Amino acid sequence: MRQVSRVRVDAEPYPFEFNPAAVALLVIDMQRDFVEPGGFGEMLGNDVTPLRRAVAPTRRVLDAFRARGMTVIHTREGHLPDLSDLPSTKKARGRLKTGIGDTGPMGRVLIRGEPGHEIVPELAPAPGEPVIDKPGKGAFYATDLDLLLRERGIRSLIVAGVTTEVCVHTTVREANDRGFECLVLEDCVASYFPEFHEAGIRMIKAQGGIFGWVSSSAVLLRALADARAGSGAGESA
Ligand code: TIU
Repeated sequence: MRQVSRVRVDAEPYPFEFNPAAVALLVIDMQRDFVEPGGFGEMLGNDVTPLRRAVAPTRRVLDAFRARGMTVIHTREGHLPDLSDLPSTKKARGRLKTGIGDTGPMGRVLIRGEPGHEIVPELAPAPGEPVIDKPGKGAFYATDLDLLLRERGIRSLIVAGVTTEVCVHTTVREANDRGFECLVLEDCVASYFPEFHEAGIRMIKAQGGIFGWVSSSAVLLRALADARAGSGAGESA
């Protein structure tokens, strides 16, 4: 039987509590286009190496969710091959030599179906895990994410992915306004800019948790293990 008792995670600005049957792990845009050299992130002028640090801890959380049969949802930023969902302003932004839709080392940049658009192999979606394709930075804009979460009775989101101040922040702000409670795992999100990561994390938990809560993968994993240990001898593993 699935455990139903609430899980309490030490977090800032105060403990984050969730029902394991009403929580989803939301892994945002862990795509080769952002994390690997030769993709969109690098085309924007970034050194992509700081993003790799989020992969291993996110994998540990992913494994824990999967082992417990808890909901996992992935997102990908990208556009249709005919660019019909790409605002001309987004295409023009940055005056890039190789921009969205152009051919780069990992295929057409930020285009669905291309190698660069895929999620990195370590975090590849398992069969049955929803993958939300989104044309913008936020995972709610022009997607079915809100419907999907409400249909599944999800009330809380545990957030991993990239980048802290862009797609993670936009999505957490959108989720918060829609009434979802978000816990951002500091070591499972990353930015090309350490100072933006730092400020982005502080902004989420400031002012009493104005957008949500912040904790770490290790603290969450411990809380999940403790909840299982304390769920009673009658519980099957
Ligand atoms: N997924 C995401 O964050 N998209 C970006 O374009 N991020 C940047 O930091 N550029």
